Amino acid sequence: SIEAWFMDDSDEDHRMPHKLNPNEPVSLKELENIGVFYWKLDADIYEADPALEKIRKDRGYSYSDIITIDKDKLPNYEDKMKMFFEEHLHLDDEIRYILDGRAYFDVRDREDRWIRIAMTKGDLITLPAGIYHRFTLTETNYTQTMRLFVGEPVWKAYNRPADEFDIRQKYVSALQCA
Ligand code: KMT
Ligand code: NI
Repeated sequence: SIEAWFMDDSDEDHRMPHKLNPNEPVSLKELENIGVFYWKLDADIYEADPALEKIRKDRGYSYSDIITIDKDKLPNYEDKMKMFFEEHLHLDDEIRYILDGRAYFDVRDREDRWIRIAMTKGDLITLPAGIYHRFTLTETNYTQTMRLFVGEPVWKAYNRPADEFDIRQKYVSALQCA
């Protein structure tokens, strides 16, 4: 299953886990409650995986690409890492499948606390449009991740505050009903 926890508020290297002491884990159920969904797949067979194909077909994830995040391989590495870690939202769902390495996705809960989601090989996650979130590598400094999208991808990120967007309003009201 997936591992997630509430973060401490120390300013130390954000690639470290930042667990509270004692740890306060967050369950999959709690993540679903804020619109975050998760699948475990076999990343070794991603090129011909019927389980992945089914998710893509059911949910209309027609687009995919693969991003390798590695200091020596990704152009403008430092700038991108900085951008990814700025708290932001998108107008569409963010769908990521870890093919190799590790990553953290941090999401805000309804009380505006940071939840850190530890993603490892085989983890596929969807963050709902309008949720505030950010991304970082872990101390292992490497991931290869598939990015999925419904139709033509739109990567534009709106840094917080972005409360004026309809999609943000929609997300916040969906939370009130959930
Ligand atoms: C985002 O918008 O947060 C990202 O695309 C994160 C990096 S994808 C491995
Ligand atoms: Ni994002």
